[in-house]
Amino acid sequence: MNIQRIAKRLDAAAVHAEATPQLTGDDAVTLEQAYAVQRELITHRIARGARQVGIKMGFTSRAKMAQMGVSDLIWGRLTSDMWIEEGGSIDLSDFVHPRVEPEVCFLMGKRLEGHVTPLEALAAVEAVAPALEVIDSRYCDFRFSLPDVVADNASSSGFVVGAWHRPDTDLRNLGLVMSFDGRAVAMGSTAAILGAPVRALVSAARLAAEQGEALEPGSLVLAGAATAAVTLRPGVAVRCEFQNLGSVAFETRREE
Ligand code: OOG
Ligand code: MG
Repeated sequence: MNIQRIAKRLDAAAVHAEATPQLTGDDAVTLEQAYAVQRELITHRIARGARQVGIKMGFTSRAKMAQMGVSDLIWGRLTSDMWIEEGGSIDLSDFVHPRVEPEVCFLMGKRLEGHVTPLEALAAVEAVAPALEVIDSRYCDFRFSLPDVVADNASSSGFVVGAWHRPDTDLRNLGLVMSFDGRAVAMGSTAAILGAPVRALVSAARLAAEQGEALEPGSLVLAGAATAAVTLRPGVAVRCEFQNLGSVAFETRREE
């Protein structure tokens, strides 16, 4: 097992949009080593000019745990090069096998680190927004173990953030409908995110602190998907409408 070598392999898979085998045999990692790979992986992006802009939570809903066959919370890093403009378009040839999922996004106003209460977490929030995450496992067939997906930066690949709302907006049970070209492809509620999305923020502070990181003022936290992820196709208008939060949208380009 070699952290640098695995990070290089996963980075190359993302850059060239080519699937790579799961981490087995000599490359098998523990969960702790997987977070070390993730940290190393991000240094390659930073070296290319990207900045870390926040973190994302994974497997905060049963729908996601069931879809991927894992049952522990994980987190990954969001970098500036993953940002997709609201209403913008993406080229699917930049991805291996991308999927999209509805999320909510927190903008931090104050620093949050380690064990915090939901009240403390809410008090550190500057604003909240509806969001979509584009996930793209770099592993063959979108299959992975828990350490595999952690090493691969929790499949994070792109994110779109909608309009910001007041930090005291009640996020506990907001209905949402995600659609492709106006046809519903997933529906649910923000209650699916650990019962209330603020719990994802509490978990983010705790899990990031285990790796020596804090949620910094000005950074983003994606709370995790409220529904299972849906496979993206070329030439589709993707939109998610949230009760009380408005909508967030982007499109995938047609194949040339
Ligand atoms: C891992 C990422 C999980 C979420 O919102 O639960 C995640 C994956 O499903 O590939 O982003
Ligand atoms: Mg997600």
